[in-house]
Amino acid sequence: FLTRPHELGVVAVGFSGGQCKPGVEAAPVALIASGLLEQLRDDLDYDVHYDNMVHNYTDIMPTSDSEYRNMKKPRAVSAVTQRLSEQAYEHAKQGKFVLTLGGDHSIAIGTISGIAKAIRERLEGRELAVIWVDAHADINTPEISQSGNIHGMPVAFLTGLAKEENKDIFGWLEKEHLINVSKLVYIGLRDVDREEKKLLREHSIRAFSMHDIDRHGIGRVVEMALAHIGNDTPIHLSFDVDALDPQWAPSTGTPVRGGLTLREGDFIAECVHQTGNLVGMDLVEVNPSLETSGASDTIRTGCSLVRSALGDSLL
Ligand code: 4U7
Ligand code: MN
Ligand code: MN
Ligand code: MN
Repeated sequence: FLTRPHELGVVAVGFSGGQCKPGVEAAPVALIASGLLEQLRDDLDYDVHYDNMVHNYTDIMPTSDSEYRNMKKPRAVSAVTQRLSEQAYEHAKQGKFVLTLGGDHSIAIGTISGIAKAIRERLEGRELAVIWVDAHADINTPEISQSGNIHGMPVAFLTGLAKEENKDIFGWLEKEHLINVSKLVYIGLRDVDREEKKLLREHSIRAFSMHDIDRHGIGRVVEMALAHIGNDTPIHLSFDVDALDPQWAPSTGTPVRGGLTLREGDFIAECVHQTGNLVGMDLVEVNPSLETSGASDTIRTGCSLVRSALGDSLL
């Protein structure tokens, strides 16, 4: 086993500084209030290790945070993700599955870097694979980003395509925190920026768009994605709720029509669970203050994705 089977570390991250719309910091409370952690404990038998805190990291917020290399709030996002990286590392080092409830997608810089480092230490240098389920590729380097929002950049920092020496602005990321582009797979893409497409091509990054899902069906796409990663490879699932069609997840900051159905989303998570190699999951970009009439649907969708990744709906 890559994790101790039923030990679950939960980190609730109430952070929205990777983008400009307030409200995404309220998602962990909404997900937890709807009973998610009790379901994991009582129905799925996890030993849930949760500090009963939604972290907002106000104690480490910089007092001034001007734009740097085109990034908005670079010091705040860097400080939060550095702290989160240590939290994720601590859980993962003990062999726990790390479930992180965001927050915007910039927080994946913290979770994935911490888990990648712990996996290298625990499993003799093994590299963490990442399945990134999203409408977007989130691989903009600061220079090519159109928006300057860091939630569109986490993959660039995690793969080393974006680098920065300044310790207060992601310079804390060391080699052991990074993932290999050859162990990264996308599913659900449909809104990828021009310069991002170039990067995906240049680095031969495996990516399954909505077009691929229409062509082959979700079953075959997941099979191909898992085949690319290979057996016995620890996997992290970074799930952006905007991968789903707005019909299922309307309350999110950057919705894009033509997305996954709820069942396709759950199916991806179930299949990744079935590999037995899943070591961590992020659920991000749920924003209950947007499209408030659909907020409860979006929260239910988020809970369903997490339960699926942790082994629900399998007989
Ligand atoms: B999310 C975008 F330009 N690519 O960089 C950008 F279209 O975490 C969107 O996937 C990023 O929700 C979306 O700002 C980030 C834009
Ligand atoms: Mn325990
Ligand atoms: Mn997205
Ligand atoms: Mn994203």
